[in-house]
Amino acid sequence: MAYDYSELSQRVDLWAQQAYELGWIAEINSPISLKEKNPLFENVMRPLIVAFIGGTGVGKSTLLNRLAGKPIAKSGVARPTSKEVTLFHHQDVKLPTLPLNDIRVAHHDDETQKNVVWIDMPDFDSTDAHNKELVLSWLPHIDVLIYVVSPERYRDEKAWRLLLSEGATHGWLFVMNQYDRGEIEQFTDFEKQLHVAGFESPMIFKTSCTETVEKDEFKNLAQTLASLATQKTIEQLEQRGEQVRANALQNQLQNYATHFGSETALKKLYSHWQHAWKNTAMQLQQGFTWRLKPLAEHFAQRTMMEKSGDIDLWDEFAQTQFDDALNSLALDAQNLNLPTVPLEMQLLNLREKAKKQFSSQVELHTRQALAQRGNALQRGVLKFFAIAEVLLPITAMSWVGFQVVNGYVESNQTHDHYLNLDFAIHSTLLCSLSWLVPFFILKKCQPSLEKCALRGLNKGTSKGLDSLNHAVNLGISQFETGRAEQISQLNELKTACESLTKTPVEIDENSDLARMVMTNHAAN
Ligand SMILES: Nc1nc2c(ncn2[C@@H]2O[C@H](COP(=O)(O)OP(=O)(O)OP(=O)(O)O)[C@@H](O)[C@H]2O)c(=O)[nH]1
Ligand SMILES: [Mg+2]
Repeated sequence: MAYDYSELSQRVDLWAQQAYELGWIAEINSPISLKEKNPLFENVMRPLIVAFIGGTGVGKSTLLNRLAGKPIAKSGVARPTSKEVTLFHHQDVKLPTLPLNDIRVAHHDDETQKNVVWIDMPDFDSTDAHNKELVLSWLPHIDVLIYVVSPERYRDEKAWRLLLSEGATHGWLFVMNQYDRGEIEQFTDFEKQLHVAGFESPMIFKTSCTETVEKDEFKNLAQTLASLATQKTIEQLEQRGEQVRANALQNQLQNYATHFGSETALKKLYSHWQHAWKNTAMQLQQGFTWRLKPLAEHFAQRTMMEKSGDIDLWDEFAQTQFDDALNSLALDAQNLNLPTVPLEMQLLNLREKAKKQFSSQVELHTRQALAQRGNALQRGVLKFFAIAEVLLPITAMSWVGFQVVNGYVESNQTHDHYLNLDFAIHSTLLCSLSWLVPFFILKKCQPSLEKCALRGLNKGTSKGLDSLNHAVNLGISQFETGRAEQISQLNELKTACESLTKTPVEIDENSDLARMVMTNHAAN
């Protein structure tokens, strides 16, 4: 989807804001150059906005006063002097209502300067933070910055840094003021430094505002700006600024992308966890073992669980072991350059719920083990003998009964003697054994309650640990999904940004404009 710069930068800001709040990126770095260019005038025909910028006491206000021919801006020896912005423009130029504070306005009727709005700004290397803020808030409204220096201080630390970092988004002219006490070596050195900063052939004007110096170039400065104030130059400066900002935006997006780590790192995180969990699970299991037997005895004595939560295996030791494992997982993520905050957020929930999750598994399996004693084979055998315990005595008694009736009928026909003593003894024995044998086998094979409880507890702890491992893996996979979503949004923004930076703005190599813009952006 195609966006223009302002839309795109807004979307990047929104994305960065939510990514920062969710902890995916550690900081939002939004250089001034990314701020949208915000021309004071909405209509196409507008004047060129130029502003004096530089350290305190270099003579910015004096230069504007000289242009005006009267003291419209406050200048003096107190440092810093100016604490407000002074605008100086033709009386026919109608400035819109400005959303900015601390402004003075003065008018002139010089037709040659009709297309230029001059601005005097406070110093930029001030001890007064308000001054710096005021200058920064004005920067997006300005087309050309006139960087004023004095021969002694032509590289004021903060203003120079601003030139290096934000230089490419504006046009620049340079003034070495107070040249009445300047040396040519200072001028040449300043020129050399500008060259290094990225200006191949900078336009530097030597001026002196106190006395008439033969080579004062103040008039040239005013003329150059008047001649530059064409719609074409303004458009070119705007387009170039936009291009530079789009490049900076792309760098910013690239920088954000580094916060997400690699796919390999993510895979490593899973395998590191499996390895770490093996040890933790083993230690936890060992820690539980000595408590299982007494617990099983406890159940055997009471024959039933009294209330839920009766099994309190997950003690402080277990929680510490589990917390340590999760801490080392987060540390692993950090070492693998993955964003740790969103992962920690997933794990936080697990830390709190570990005890409940583990205990519910143990309780479930213990209850099941007590309800269904023994394993499947044991239960089958027991069932068989339980049936045999009933059926065998019935069968034996039926057989004895049959023999008694049969003996009686036969003895009646043959008048032989009826059943003897042997029969009585054998049939009693048969009946008794047919009941006693299954009865004792049942008694012997029946697993004890204690054993059942122990088996249930063992199974429960192992299932409980499995469920914790599963929950952590699920947490990592949710982290992975969130990460993938963020990366896909970021990639969409990157693609949109690439389409903005594709076509560079053409500036004629020999024009004054070419001398005003940085050729190699020092900040890049
Ligand atoms: N010798 C000499 N002094 C100058 C020249 N231009 C300005 N001054 C003096 O330098 C001092 C500071 O001038 P300002 O115009 O107030 O300087 P500024 O850059 O506006 O200073 P801030 O408002 O604090 O940022 C004043 O006392 C001026 O008289 C010059 O060309 N030569
Ligand atoms: Mg001033």
